[in-house]
Amino acid sequence: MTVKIFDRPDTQAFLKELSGLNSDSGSPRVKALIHRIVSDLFRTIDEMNVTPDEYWTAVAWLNDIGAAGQAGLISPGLGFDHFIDERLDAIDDALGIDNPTPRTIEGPLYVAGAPESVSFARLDDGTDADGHTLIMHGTVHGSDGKPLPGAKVEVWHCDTRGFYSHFDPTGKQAPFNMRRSIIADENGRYKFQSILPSGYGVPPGSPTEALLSALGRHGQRPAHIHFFVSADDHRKLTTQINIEGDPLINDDFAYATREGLVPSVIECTDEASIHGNNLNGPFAEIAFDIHLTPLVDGIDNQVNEQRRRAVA
Ligand code: MBD
Ligand code: FE
Repeated sequence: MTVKIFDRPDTQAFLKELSGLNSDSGSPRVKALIHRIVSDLFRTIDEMNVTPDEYWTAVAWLNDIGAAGQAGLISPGLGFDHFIDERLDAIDDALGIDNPTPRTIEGPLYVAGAPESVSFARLDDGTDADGHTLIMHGTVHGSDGKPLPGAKVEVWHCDTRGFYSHFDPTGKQAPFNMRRSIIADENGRYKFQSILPSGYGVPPGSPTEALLSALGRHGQRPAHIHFFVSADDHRKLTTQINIEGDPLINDDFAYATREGLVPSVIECTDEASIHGNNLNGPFAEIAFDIHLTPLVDGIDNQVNEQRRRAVA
């Protein structure tokens, strides 16, 4: 039996009532958003004949997602994070702002408060025995193209098992392992030593994995390194680089890969480079310059408070 009740006047009146549109108090913005979203979901239930069992399965899944702390994980999996980036790009296009270093999604695994140092940092603590040494460096440029001394480069990545410190299910990593803030030197340069990360996979058996499986999708990301880059008088840049050669670069469940964010990885085996970096064996080297963009009417028009909320 197929019925359609969405367009009935009593249904439409009900949507206004449950969204608080008959009330003088509350937030007009929240009311408008809830009215639109619940209307869209009512319409979906009506048009697709969603059964009570399907509906309550979805409610139970939402509880599971929240209990697992994975709302921020299924969000990029369903493309919301990338869609928001595409909107920010479109706003910049409309304003005539070029982003020489593309933005891409933050993801859910940043932790504020990493140790800070000037010009150089070692990110890993040396305990990941499978790690291949990485040296990465570059110059942070301002919107005028000149180097930006004092720019802050926050960097974080996972280990060779794909686990991030603070989110390591084995509890093995020390706090802030593979997380640092580097202040660019007087020439705007940053440099760090770490290890090449592996790709990331959503937790096995998780509600995130369950939904992706129902979509016939995997929950894997190519190896990547995250950055926030900030400086006075510039907008904060959120981005990532992918490790060149990873087979999943164009098959990222979180849709973060972008042209311009896959720098070359050079394997260095010559003694001069090895000694020049105080290492004792071959290492991988990535050179990656970063360009920040100007404030808009004196403000960062695209910053969000996700990090501050995450710390609170
Ligand atoms: C990650 O490491 C990540 O960067 C994103 C976007 C989602 C899940 C795990
Ligand atoms: Fe990540």
